[in-house]
Amino acid sequence: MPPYYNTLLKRHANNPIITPADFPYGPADAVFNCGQTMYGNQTVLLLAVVRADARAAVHVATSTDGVNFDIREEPFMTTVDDELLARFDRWVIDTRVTKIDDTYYIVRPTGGTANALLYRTNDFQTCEFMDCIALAHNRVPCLFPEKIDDYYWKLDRPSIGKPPDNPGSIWISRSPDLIHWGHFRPVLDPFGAWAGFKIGPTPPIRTDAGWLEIIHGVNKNCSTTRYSVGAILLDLKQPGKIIGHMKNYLLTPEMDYEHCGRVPDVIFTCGAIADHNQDRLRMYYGAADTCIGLAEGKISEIVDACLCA
Ligand code: BMA
Repeated sequence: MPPYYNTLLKRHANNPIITPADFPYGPADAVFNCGQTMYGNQTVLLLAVVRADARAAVHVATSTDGVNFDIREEPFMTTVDDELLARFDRWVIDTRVTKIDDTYYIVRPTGGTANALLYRTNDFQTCEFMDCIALAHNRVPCLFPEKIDDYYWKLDRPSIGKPPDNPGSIWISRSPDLIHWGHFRPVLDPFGAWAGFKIGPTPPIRTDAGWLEIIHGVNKNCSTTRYSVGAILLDLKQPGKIIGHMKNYLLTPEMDYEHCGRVPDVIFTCGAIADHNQDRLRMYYGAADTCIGLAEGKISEIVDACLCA
């Protein structure tokens, strides 16, 4: 019986910890890919909820133990309130959360063309739309949690070509004000067996050794695709420079709830939560685009795996 692979992230015994059946406010087709962060002593997940009528919205879920969550009924984020952008915005999912000073910044793609929208909140009760910070096709830029050299930085995920010509690489850019971005540079192309088709970023996590960057990687074979999760390490002062690169994955679909669902063979994460005192990384991931799993590991082991590769 799986799991067969000795990966550095281990699944929680209660997995999947949130399923569509756990959504108390009417039928849900999926409760998946969540932004994630700590707010005081609470774990906050921004759940992407797809309703039976195929509309998606983001709902806040909170927990004090990190395993049992209360889901709020009123959506936290729906389609953007902007006359010109609204017609592109049909699929409200895949939020990435970065705390900078005391403000939580949230980036999410619009559906289809995948422009990136930036919001902010200080309380997870309401969020304020700031601006559209990337043109199509840059699927969900991820903000660094602090300024470097007086600039804000983000990792981008442009689709450079149509398959099979590199449909997704990671780039980096910087900004004086979070709104105007430039100085774009390539960071990493698809690589290896598990991430050879396309890759994508999550918000970087500061460690003493460098920025720990959890990535997703997609493998494509003759009949299907598989989404796994891995890690790289970026230089603290030059964040576009890779200083460690784990060659294997941290987690790959093995369990029934990762193989079977709306999209088979998917482990997809919008981030991870670091507890440096406990040397613990928690990752709440979308499984088969249907439900949420929790996987945990040691930050130090993942950083070492990046540096040793
Ligand atoms: C990506 C995104 C994710 C999704 C994944 C697997 O391109 O659309 O929302 O989880 O594909 O279907």
